[in-house]
Amino acid sequence: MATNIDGGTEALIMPSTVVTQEYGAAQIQVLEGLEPVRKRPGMYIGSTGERGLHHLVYEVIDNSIDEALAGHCSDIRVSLRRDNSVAVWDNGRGIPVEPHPKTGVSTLETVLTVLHAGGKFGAGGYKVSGGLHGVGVSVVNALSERFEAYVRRNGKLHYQRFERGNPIKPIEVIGDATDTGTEIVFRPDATIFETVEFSYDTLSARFRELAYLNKGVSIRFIGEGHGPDGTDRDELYLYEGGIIQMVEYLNENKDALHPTIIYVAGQKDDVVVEVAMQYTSGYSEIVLAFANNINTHEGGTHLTGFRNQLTRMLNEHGRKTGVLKDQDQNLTGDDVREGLTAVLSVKIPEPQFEGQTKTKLGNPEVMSIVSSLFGDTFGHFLESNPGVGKQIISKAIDALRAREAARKARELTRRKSVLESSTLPGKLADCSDRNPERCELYIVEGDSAGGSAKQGRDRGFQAILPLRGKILNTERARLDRIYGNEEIQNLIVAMGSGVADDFDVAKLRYHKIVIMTDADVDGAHIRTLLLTFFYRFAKPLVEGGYVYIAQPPLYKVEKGKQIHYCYTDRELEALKARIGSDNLTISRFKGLGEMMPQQLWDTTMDPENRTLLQVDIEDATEADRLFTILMGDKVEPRREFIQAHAREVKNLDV
Ligand code: 0RA
Repeated sequence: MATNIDGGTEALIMPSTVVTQEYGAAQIQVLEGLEPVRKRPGMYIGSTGERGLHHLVYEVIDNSIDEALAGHCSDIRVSLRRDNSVAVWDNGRGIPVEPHPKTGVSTLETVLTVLHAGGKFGAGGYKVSGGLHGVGVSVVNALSERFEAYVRRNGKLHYQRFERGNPIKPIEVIGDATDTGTEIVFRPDATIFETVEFSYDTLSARFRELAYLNKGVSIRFIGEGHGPDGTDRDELYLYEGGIIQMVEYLNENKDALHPTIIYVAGQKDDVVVEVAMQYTSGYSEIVLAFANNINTHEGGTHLTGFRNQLTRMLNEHGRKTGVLKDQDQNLTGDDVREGLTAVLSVKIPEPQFEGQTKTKLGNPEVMSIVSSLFGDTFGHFLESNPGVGKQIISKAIDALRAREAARKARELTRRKSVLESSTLPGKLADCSDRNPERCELYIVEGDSAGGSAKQGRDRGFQAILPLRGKILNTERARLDRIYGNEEIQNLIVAMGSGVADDFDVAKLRYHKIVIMTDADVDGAHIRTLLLTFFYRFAKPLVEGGYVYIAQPPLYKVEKGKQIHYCYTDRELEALKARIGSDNLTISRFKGLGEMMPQQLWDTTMDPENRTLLQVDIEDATEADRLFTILMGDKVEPRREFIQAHAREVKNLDV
């Protein structure tokens, strides 16, 4: 039963189509209609913004994935149509169309019009996917201006249409069927959602991830008009190797320490565990943990079980083989994860999701199950691949030595290290407001742009930190060197939140960290370096949506006394079409440093007029991989990354 936000029980609203029958007291179950969903959509799908909109699709495809996991479905097709409707087709058993004993109407209509009816009334049994979104497909129906279900079952094609959750007619047979399956077509309600425009990239990233996590399930994704020149974009995700291929993909641009990917698969007490892992010669760690296909960003018992066992076994193996000497300390978790790329996926019947964003797995029993299943296979692997074992342990020993050296270096510095000191860096022009929620930190490339920004800003809530030259490439650099870098130290101290294990969002001094660099290759490079630093060392900052990219204009267009600023070539063309191209003076800004302080304020910093891009990493998989690509010398993928992962947010303060 849903509770309302005040904690009480919602007044029970009976949907018109649900007919209750006589029951014994034990069976009394109140069937709840869809009104609460339309009243408080955020409670069911998180938000009515872009994220909530995309959750609708995830909710529908989760049902098809469940059919696949139950062994009844091999193909899923999703179409993103020109009118912003989405069709999800599968070749499962088809949602049952027979009358439902508790409602008197078809199971289809019951599942689509009764809240939470999916599990209770429908498939029951082993429902794995969802969890986080698993609110039931009726929620999607409630929030769609049009929702159609086509069910191929019992040799017939059944059809029913709904509008805003209400059936237009009872279910009817509209033809014959030679196979079985379900197709749901829905168009989100534009009166509920802030935007009804789906992003092909956001959806495709999730579908790709689902295909990796559910090997052998074929997901085809067609985006009408999303290809080049308005053609359709058509992609197929199908990975027979599952998460092994996911690790391959993540390591595509890295040097592997050993050729074969270590793979563990097992099941114990209804808990299915899979691990794929491979060490690289780099220093960064990518460990992605999933529970029931949901990326558990906040970790949980499955991840703890894996991590502890990995550390324990490498220490044990190191001692046994003598690679780790008597006088050596034990390897820590950080040491054994340096350079590790791993994907951990568990599937459990009743996941408990905890944490701030409900992405932390809480089921206590999962820890020892993961630990023992992983331990058995990894133990075998180490025994039968002594060379690889030695390489992994030697690499971890290197990490241990580097960590030790960094500690000694820190201790040797008599003066309290800059990181621990509470003195703000001299280069920081701080703001006067002390409430982090209102404060913004602009990280500006170069001293001259820094000067303009300092003069142009609103010193009440905007702080400026100019960075000189390029900061360290954090992907390649080791922790000890990163801490030693002056620009990075200034940044860390200015932010106040600490980094890595010490990161504490409560200490963050600004709730908007805005990267403001020139619109050229150097600017893109610095931006990428900063994003990489945040991603690797202050991930919650990115996940919490605290990181933004400023958008300075590219052109200044003057016509008589009128001044216009254009942020893209397209905007320039549109402006010319609107005001005519006669008597225009068009100048292109070469860099922020060229702008007058007032201009910088008007175009880029004034909350009333500026456009900020919020860095929003929904898909950690793609982001992790791309950060590696970005560190190469190619400019193009870097630009694409920034476009794909930055979401445009206008007038953020509204
Ligand atoms: C309830 C029971 C059964 C299948 C489904 C629901 C089902 C739901 C969806 C939603 C999208 N695709 C789906 N495919 C199946 C099992 C019915 C049986 O026993 O035949």
